[in-house]
Amino acid sequence: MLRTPDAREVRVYIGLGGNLEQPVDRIKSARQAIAAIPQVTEAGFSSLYRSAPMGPANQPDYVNAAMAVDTTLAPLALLEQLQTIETAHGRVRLGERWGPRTLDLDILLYGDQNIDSERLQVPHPGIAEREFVLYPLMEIAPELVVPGLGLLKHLVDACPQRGLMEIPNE
Ligand code: A4P
Ligand code: MG
Repeated sequence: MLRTPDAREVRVYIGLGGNLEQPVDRIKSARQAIAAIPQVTEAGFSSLYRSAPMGPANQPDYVNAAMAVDTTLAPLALLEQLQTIETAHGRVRLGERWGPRTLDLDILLYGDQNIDSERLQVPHPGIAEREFVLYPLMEIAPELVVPGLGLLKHLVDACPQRGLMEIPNE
């Protein structure tokens, strides 16, 4: 079905991750939930990837993916919607930095904006060192320029893959 683009829409990239309780299913379900937000239209979704945990090593491997959406929601309003989806998917904040989680939704990029407030930093900090963010993003936005960091393809070239593996589609 053709839709009329809204001139106020901004292209946003979201990182999805999780490593507890059927992460593949949770990520697929989170994708549906994000696409179902009334002011959001899905514009792309990467393969799912298996990745070694960054942070404490005594936790399961992660499943990660990247999603492109167009939205008229302001950054904080979008963050609130994503946090509601995290909670609905059983996310409990255990307090351990980089510890295990059922579902983590990060706003990677919001248009070409740089945001540095208490509740939101965009581009998401650490993007350039995270193979589980860069490689899925590259799949859906190979020409992307990351505000403040330059061409995505250069960031990918400089970031080791560290065992990141595409999960075959069943
Ligand atoms: N916040 C600030 N900026 C953003 C943003 N751009 N997007 C704030 C989303 N949230 C943002 O997040 C804490 C607060 O960050 C939020 O309330 C929001 O106001 P959180 O999800 O409660 O905490 P967290 O995710 O545990 O902390 P943090 O530091 O954001 O962790 P990361 O960076 O999300 O990393 N290893 C692999 N292989 N794959 C992963 O996906 N993820 C993490 C978490 C660790 N290791 C991983 C992975
Ligand atoms: Mg997070």
